[in-house]
Amino acid sequence: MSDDLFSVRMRASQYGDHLSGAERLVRAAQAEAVAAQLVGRALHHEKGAADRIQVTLEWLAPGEIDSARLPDLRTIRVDDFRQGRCAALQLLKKTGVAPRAAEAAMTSLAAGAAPGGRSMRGAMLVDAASGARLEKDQARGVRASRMDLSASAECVLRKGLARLGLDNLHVREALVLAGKVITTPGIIAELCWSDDPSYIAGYVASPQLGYVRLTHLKPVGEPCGGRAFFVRSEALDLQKLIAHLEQRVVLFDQVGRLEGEISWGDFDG
Ligand code: WAQ
Ligand code: MG
Repeated sequence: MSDDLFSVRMRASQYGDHLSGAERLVRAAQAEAVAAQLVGRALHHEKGAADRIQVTLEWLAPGEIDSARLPDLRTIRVDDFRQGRCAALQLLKKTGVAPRAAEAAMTSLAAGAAPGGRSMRGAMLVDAASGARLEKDQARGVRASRMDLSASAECVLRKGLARLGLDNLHVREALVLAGKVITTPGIIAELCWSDDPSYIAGYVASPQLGYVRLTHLKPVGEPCGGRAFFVRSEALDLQKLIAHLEQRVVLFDQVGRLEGEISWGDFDG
């Protein structure tokens, strides 16, 4: 990859509450257009128009960029969000997250994990054994940052997802984000569903499982959602883990396997 890459990051809020955020890595020539695109997204969000939008463009030094392969993707069809959450708990258990930690994280996400039941700007960091929250600011959380698809991987991914009826921004961005999160040393799994009221699918991701979508993780219209990154509690260097999540530059230039939908009853791990 060339040496003229910028990190472009947007975050937007309304009345002080987090509304939307996005992360891109783009060539210098595209930086201006992409910044404008992200501002547009913040101004036309389904939760309302942003009244504060921050965009950061940062040139990345050559040699700072790691390339990687996206996780494999599959979809499990569940009847409703209750079954989806049950399935998510079982998947998390397979990854080594203690049931009480998975349940605690799920309860926080369902209630709105930021103070006052609001959406966090980033993710919770959850101790995979105890369920304790480790992020020091429960409104901000921690953000995975400085990751994107290469142009060729984006092209391949979009074609593959289109075949499955899944070529949308939620899926593409979440797959890239999860790809960075689950390759961060110390993180064993991620649980996510959107805070956008109309987007009800979510996922569990881990190095062994890959990116496992669940068709329902919340009821339609529900404004709460977010992310939990489950952290191995032994030998933990949180500063290092957070620095890796926020700073390491990862460009996904290879796409993983993309599988069709199966029902939860047919899932065998
Ligand atoms: N790092 C950490 N946490 C983040 C980040 C980030 N870069 N971006 C968003 N979050 C957190 C934050 O708390 C948001 O409020 C929450 O996640 C939800 O973000 O396969 O669209 O962008 O069908 O609303 C998942 C399923 C969609 C996709 C997730 O999340 C699929 C989604 P949203
Ligand atoms: Mg959102």
